[in-house]
Amino acid sequence: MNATTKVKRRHFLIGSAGTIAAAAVGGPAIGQDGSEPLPDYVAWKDPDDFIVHSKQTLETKRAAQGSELITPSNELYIRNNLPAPPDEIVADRDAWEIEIDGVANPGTLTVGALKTLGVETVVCVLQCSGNGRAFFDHETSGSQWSVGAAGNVVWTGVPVRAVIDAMGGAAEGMNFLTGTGGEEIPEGVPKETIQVERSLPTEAIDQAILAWEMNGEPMPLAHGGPLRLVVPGYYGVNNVKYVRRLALTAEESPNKIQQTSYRVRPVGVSGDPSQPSMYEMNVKSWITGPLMDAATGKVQIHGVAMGGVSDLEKVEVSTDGGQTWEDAKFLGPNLGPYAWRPFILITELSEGTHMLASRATAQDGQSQPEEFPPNERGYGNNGWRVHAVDVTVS
Ligand SMILES: Nc1nc2c(c(=O)[nH]1)N[C@H]1C(S)=C(S)[C@@H](COP(=O)(O)O)O[C@H]1N2
Ligand SMILES: [Mo]
Repeated sequence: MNATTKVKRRHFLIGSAGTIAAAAVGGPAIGQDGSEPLPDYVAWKDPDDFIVHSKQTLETKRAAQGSELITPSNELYIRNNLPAPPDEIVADRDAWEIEIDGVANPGTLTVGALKTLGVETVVCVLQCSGNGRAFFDHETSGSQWSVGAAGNVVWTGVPVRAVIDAMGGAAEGMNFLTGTGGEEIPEGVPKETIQVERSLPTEAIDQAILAWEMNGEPMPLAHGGPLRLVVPGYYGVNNVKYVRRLALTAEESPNKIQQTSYRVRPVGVSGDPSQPSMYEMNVKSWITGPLMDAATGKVQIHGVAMGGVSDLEKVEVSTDGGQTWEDAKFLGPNLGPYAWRPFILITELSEGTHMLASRATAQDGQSQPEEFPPNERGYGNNGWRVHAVDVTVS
């Protein structure tokens, strides 16, 4: 696909390119700095914050992530496997129906009915499996995401456990939680080939919710409104948008997106169901910018870090390409094991070019490797070296 231009390390010049671009307010959806216009269905987002890979893949710029505790909705990346459904599906949100199956009493519930079963709020990272793909050396098909197919989001909805309980509990012999996306499948196209349907190990039920709210507002259609399956700690693809069926199933979905896509295997090997699927996320961090206090020459190196499915232990920052490391400080509150934490290190840099790297360690003992092994589709890259940035101080 579009793998011809490999994005290598981003280079920031302190005090100019490293500073965050001012946000545009109102006006047409065209970036001030000549960035591409946003497609209509996300025209409400801020064009200055995005790299438009295609109509269906929008990446948040690294500088825009800054040291934000929560990613504002108008900055959050977009990844659609299929065109987004029409606006009509959010016209009457509470009327949206979801079929619940694989339980003692299967049936259909409206969002309005779900709202009577319980409510919880969870903060978690939403991150595409291919975030960091652009940093692999081998040619990979798929969007060449660098760091911006990720955001930290507040979700509100009903725990999946409460829904299953309300339907009489799980039926016998069920091994997976299967969620089906609400996109219309064009006539004549076999649904297995394109329908977004993911099956997760049943442990995911412990933290999964059916969410109708994102960042304190009704779930935007572009992010899966009226209702989205949110599985904290799991890669983006498992967070099924416009979910219209949730089932406990004995087998994994027969669809391509489950059977052969999102499978980790060596370069050159095709996908098959025996390979690991992209479920739980790994520990990761990246620097989102140096900002300089010109008066003192001090530099604030900042970024974001996540533990995957565990609280963070620490984030270290190196200003010499990984020869020496110093502990960074977390900014703001810990919003739980599935959230990211902004971090900062204040230091002084001499004139010249410095390679700034960050390395996170989670409480479960996982730590970012210097290099993450290449794999055919370029999934799961959390190697600290390729995520580093070169900064020139002059
Ligand atoms: N129904 C549906 N759900 C979906 C997708 C999709 O195309 N359709 N894309 C998945 C993928 S691959 C990712 S990374 C995330 C992206 O979520 P976002 O567009 O809200 O950022 O949604 C996931 N859920
Ligand atoms: Mo994704």
